Order: sequence, then structure tokens, then C-alpha cells
Amino acid sequence: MNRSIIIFLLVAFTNVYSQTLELNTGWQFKLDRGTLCFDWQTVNLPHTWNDKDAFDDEQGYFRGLGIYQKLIFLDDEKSELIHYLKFNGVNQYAQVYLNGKFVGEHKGGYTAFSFNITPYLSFNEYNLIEVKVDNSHNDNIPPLDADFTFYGGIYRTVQLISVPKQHISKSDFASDGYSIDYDYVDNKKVRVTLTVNVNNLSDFKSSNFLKIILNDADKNKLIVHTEKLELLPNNQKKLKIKLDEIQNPKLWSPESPYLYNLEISLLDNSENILETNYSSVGFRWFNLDAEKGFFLNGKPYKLIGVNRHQDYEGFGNAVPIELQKQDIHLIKNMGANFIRFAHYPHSRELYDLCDRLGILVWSEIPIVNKVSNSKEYFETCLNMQKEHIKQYYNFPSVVMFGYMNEIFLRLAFDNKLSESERENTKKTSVILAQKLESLTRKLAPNRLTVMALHFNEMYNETGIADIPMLIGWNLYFGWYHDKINDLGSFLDDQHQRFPNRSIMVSEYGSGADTRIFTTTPKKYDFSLDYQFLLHKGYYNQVTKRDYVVGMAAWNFADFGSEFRGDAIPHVNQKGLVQYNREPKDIYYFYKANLFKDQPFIHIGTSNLRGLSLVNQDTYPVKIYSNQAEIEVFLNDEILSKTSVNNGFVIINFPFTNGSNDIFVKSGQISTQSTIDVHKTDNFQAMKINDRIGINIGAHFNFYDTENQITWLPDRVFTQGLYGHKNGEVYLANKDNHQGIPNNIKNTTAEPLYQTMLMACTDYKVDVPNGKYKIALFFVEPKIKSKDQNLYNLNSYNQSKDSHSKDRRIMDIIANGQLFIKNLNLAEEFPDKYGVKNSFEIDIRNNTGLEIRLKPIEGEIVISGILIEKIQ
Ligand code: GCB
Repeated sequence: MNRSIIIFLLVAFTNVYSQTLELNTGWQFKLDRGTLCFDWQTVNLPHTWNDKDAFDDEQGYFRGLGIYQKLIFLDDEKSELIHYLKFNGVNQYAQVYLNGKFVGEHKGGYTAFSFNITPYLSFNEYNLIEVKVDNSHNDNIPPLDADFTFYGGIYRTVQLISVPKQHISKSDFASDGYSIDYDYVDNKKVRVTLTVNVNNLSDFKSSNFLKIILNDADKNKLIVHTEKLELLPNNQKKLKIKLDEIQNPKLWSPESPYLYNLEISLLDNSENILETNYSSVGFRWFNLDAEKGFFLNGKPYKLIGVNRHQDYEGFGNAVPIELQKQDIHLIKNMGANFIRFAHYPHSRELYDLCDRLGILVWSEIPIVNKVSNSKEYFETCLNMQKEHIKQYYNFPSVVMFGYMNEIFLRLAFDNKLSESERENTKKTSVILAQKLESLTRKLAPNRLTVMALHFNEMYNETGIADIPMLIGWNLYFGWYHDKINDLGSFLDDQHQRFPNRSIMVSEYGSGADTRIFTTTPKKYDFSLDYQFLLHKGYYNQVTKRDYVVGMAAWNFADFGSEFRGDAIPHVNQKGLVQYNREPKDIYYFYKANLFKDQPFIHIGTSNLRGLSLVNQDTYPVKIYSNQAEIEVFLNDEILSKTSVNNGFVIINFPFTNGSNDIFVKSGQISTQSTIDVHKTDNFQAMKINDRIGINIGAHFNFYDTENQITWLPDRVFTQGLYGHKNGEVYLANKDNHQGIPNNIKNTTAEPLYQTMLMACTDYKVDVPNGKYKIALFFVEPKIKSKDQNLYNLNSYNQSKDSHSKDRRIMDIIANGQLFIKNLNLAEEFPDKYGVKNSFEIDIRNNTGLEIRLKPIEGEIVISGILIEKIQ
């Protein structure tokens, strides 16, 4: 038998069916660093080359070219099929080659793309796929700038989709090839239209059938619709199919995410199935009212949820999908009903999960912070929005399609531009917004359009804020500027001035580090306690205003932002959960207020590691619960029976020295926690090996894994204890941001170094006589460092001296003895370097430890002191 007969028989009799192969293992990869070419290594997808260098002490991360290669073998049987190579996410510019021939390119790191590679393939042989991936700055590809790391690589799956010549389109912007429109939905009836693109890539006419089945959740067939198709050779047919009206539909909502299932099959003339596609269908309708907010299925509905970035500790953006799915479960279990997938489309699997679990979605493309006015840039933006809408259209959870975030952010802070340049940039942004808006409305007529703005009048003045149907304000009152309680008056003012505009708070938050706790929380201290105050304040202000559509916390999880100098450098720490997804206490605040399915209690002690009560009898602990009343016990004795309002209670616990057991119950449920407490009224009882660490210039406790100690907050000296005798807290800027917002090299103990006292010449610690090891901690705060936090939306960025090298020279004297002469931090450590100077000292005559820092030149600084009794 000759080859074509065999193939004919295979096609005719073996029921050729579409096939999808995942091509995720065994890729060869190397970085191309110009002359310095690295060796090939074998990697699996998802993959990024920036999972480590975006977090190290060196400034910057590799943004350039990475090359991937993979061999695939296709046997002869497959030669009659059409083969599409689909990439689900490659950041950010990709060029694809097959067997050395250029197949195509793709711009943009967050949407899928596919190529028909059939003409390039050889059968019964190995074929070489080569992908060149570039994540360097590209003026034609958004984002041009943003507060997150642009990890390079093929970081989502790659698939080889093989289909018969007649198939549902795989080349319509890498979409499903069909779209589902809910033309009409109410409690009584639903009308659905399907638009299906069917391809015939053979040279012959073809007769086929399209079979559509709508099942309910129990797999009862509600609709079976078959349609005969006549397909012309090498042609595509677009079919619009109005399904029969569905009576008494079960509606979809976050509380009851009822899904129907749609099966769309293409059959050949003999009714053999060629391929079947499945989509979830959820019947819901929604609308906005500028006065009353968002409505779901006819009822007012407050959206409360989170923003999410896709990266994860240790993985960069190449995160195994099962780990990513855990995020959606965590968000659901917090009681949230809303996710903004910021600032770009995330994996499609997650949208599917939002359909299933019941979470409303805002999805957007990454036009962030600034635009460029080139034709190519505009084209990429519009193309990206097309891909985005087409690829994410069929998820019923998606209610909003967005396209811009804080587009005037850079403009607002750029004082180098001339007046006319500023005006042009504004005009360009408005024109682009108009184009994207009309494209979005055209492609997604039943969805809401949305844009996020930062705190600036420019959006109102230019009219850009009047373009989308919904405005999201990203507001950081109480963090980058003003006070937590200023939020409400801002919103009221906007509402009054623009009464026809629907608004929501699309971002708000504060950085929080689980190593930091305090009874005196302050803006910018990265304490969980301040995060609690801020979120509580926003929650109260938003929930009492009907016209505010909703709120989305920034951010669900901590995320990578390489240039940042938060308490954990290179990480934006505004997450409700940590970078490794362990919840911070604030997660439980939301859960207590929003989650109704099961009763729960959480005791907020997990971060109070190494708690010392210095001259203090009690410590306030937050208890979160969705129950009305709780009983609280300390060391087996009842302490309080109290009602829970707004999801939490703060109890002052009279802890004893040592281990303390807290037990909390409500009805049938209870939880417990054990906490070690060190109580002291003076340091005279200090024993050998005891250590005292003081975080000089800081008002908070800091649990330091590196030095294995909890640093005490600083204080003014009092007899028997410790403290400074003079000096003032070093502020990076006038806006009361404490310390320096920078990465400190050579340490993970940033909260120790970043905060410091200035001009403190005398520090005293009343320790008993004995021999001690003393360590003093310093950093030069003003030394030139380019990795400043550009997101401090205040004068810090513009302060001239933050770039200049400062000289401060001091002698270090302890109990009258000179230990270090002429310590010149800028000279010795030409960087923001964590410096530790240690020495041993004998303390006699009950003098305690008296540190004297003698200024020789400049304003001296000190960050911490660690005292260990060795004899
Ligand atoms: C914003 C941005 C977001 C930043 C956030 C922050 O307004 O939209 O991308 O990460 O602020 O933390 O500063």
C-alpha cells in the first residue's frame, strides 16, 4: 500500500481526533549575554531566568535575550493534521523558529499566541523548535515601567495542538475559536448566542456538522443543537448560532456559582467527532449605578476583594499552576467576592477557577505608568487588548475588561518635561484610552470597561476619567500621603463633583512585615499593626458608602519588584499574605468580616516572636472571629467574655514571665496559642549568654532570623533600663517616613539598619557588672544608591542630597575606653552596606554600659546595639 492510501485509511477509519501535547519538559536553554554566551542547560516549563537575580544584593536583573530549543518527533500518521504551536505566556518579546526557519513573532508577555507550524514540519523525524525570548526594555511593548519585576522567559505552558483540516479556529488571536454571548439574562429566561469560527484548511470542499450541547450541572442535556456546514476549500466560516431560550435559569453568583456546561463539537460528514471543546456557562447580569454602586442579578452588591500579582517566592513568575490555584482558594476562603488580576492577564486556569468558586473578575492589560506615542506602541496595545478579550471572553466570572493603570504616574513626577511635552503626553494618553475603550466596547459589548487612576487631578482635568464605564482609584491615604481617614472625604468629593461616574477603590494598602510588631504603629513602619489600622480604616469608610462600587486590597500577596527597598528588599510587602502565601494577620480581619460558611477564630500571636515586656504588665493581642461572642482564657483562667464587633477584639493580656497559653472559644469551636514572654523591670538580672538587642531609632520590635533575636524598640534612657540620652530619629524625608527605604547590602536585617538615630552621642544600657561582647550596627544612609523606591510618591525622590555621598566620621568609646577611631562609613563601605563593629568590654563599678559616639565630622548615625553577657 502506498503512503497516501495508508493516510487516507487512517483519516477515514481511525476517527482522527484532535490532540493536544504539552511541551513542557526537556527544553535546552541559555542566556545570550553578547560575547559571554552561557552553556546550554536543560530546563522545564514554566521557566524564568530571573528567579534569583531579581532578589540578590546587586542592583538590577538580567533583561536581555534567552534562547530556548526543543526537539519534537512527529510520526507520519500526523502528516495529514494541522499543527499549532501555542505559547500561553512568554515575557515579553518572542521569535519562533522551526527547523531554522522563522515562523513568527509575538509582542507582549502576558497573552497567549499560536502559530500554524504545519508547513515547517518534517514527519517521521525530529523537528527543532527554537524560541528567542527578550525581556529588555522595549519602547513598543507595554508595560514601559511598573512596580513589579519583568521576569524573562517562557513562563507558562507550551502546547502542540494537532487538529484535522476541518477544525474550530485555533488562530483567532489564540482564543477558543468561539465566543459565548449572553444576549439576555434575567430570573425567568436566558438567551445565548454562540459565534463559532470553523476552518477548512484542505483543498477540497467539506461537509461537516457542528453539534452543541448545553448541560446543566447534573449533566442533564438542556439543549442539543446540530447544524450542517458546507465549508469551502481553504476557507473560514463564521457561524452565529442562537440557542433556544432557556427558561427559569439557575443564576450564577459568588454565593452560588452555578455553572452550566457547553460542549461544542465539530463532526465530519459521517458524524465522527473531530474535536470537542468545553466551556463553563454562568448566567448572571450586572450593571452600575453611580449612586447605588454595583448590581449583580438585580441586587446591590458590594465588591470586596483583592488585587493579585502572579509571582511567588522562589519561582519568579514561573509558578506551577497548582500553586497558583491555591491563591484563588485562599482568596475565596477569605470571603472575597472579587479579584482584580493586576496588571495583566493571568493564567486562564485561574479564571476558570473563579467561574467555579464564584469570584467576580476584573482583567486588564499592562499599560502602566506611562505611554509612548509611537505608532508601533499603539498597535501593540490595541493588539494586546484584542488578544486579551478574545482569550478571556468566555469566562462568565469576568465582568470587567480594563486597559490602563495610573497612566499619568510618571508624568506627575517628571519635572524635566516642558509644558508642551506634558500636554502632548496627556493628549497621547487620552487618544490611546479612547481607542482602547471603543475596541473594548466593540469586542466585549456586555462587559464593563474600567481604568485605574492614581491620586492626581490630571485624570479629571484631561477627561480621561470620563472614558471608561467604571473608574478605579488606587488610593494610598495613610501610606504615601495624608491620613487613613482622609479616604472618605476624597471619595465624597469625587462623587459630588462627578455624580454620574461610578467609582471604586481599586487599590489601597500598606507594607507589612511579619517580623515587625509594635503597640505604637506608625505610617511606614512596616508593622502588621499599622497594616491592621489602615485596612480597618478603609474597610469602614468604603462599606458605609453605597455609591462606592467596591474595594480591592493591594495586594493579595507580597510580590517581586526589584528596585524596591521595603523591609524585605526587592519585594513589595503590601500583601495580605506573605510572598510564600502564609497569611499575615490582616487576612483574618477580612475573613472575620466576610467569610460566612464556617465559624472561625484566629489569635494574632504568631508574629509576636520573642515578645519582651519591658516595664510593662500587659500586651494587646488581636483576636479575629466571625462569631458574635467569644470567651478568652489565659493560662487556664477566664480573662474575658466579650462580644466581637467588626470581626475583631483587642485584649490586653497580663502575661507572666515564660510560656503563656491563650485559649479562645465560641460555642462549639475553640483555638489556642502558646506564646513565650520575657518580662523585665530592669536589666540587673542579666545572666551569662543572655543577649539584649536594641533597634536604635525604631519604635517597633523586630524579630531577626539572621541574628536570632528580637530587637527591642528604642526609648529615652531611664535608670535600670536602656535608652538614648540625646539624638533624633533619622527621617528619609519630611513626610515622616522613618529610616531609609533601601536595600542594605550584606544582611537580611533591613529593619534594624534602615532605622537609626542621628546625632546620638550618648547611649546607656544599665547592665550588671561582667564581661560583655558588644556589637554596634551602622549604615551610611545617604550614600549614592540608584535603587531608591520610586513609589514613595513624595519629596524623597526629588531630594537632591539623597544622591550625594555623605561623610560622617566618629570615634566609638565605651565606658571611657576608645575602641574604634575615625569610623568613616562612606569611606570604608562604598555602598548601603550593613556594618557591624564588635568588641569586648569589662564592666565594673556598677556603671552599666555607656556608649559614647564622638562626632569628628558630619552628623553621626547609629542603627543598633547588641549586648551579650559572656562572664
Ligand atoms: C500603585 C500601583 C501598583 C503599585 C502600588 C504600590 O498604585 O498601581 O502597581 O505596586 O501602587 O505598592 O505602590
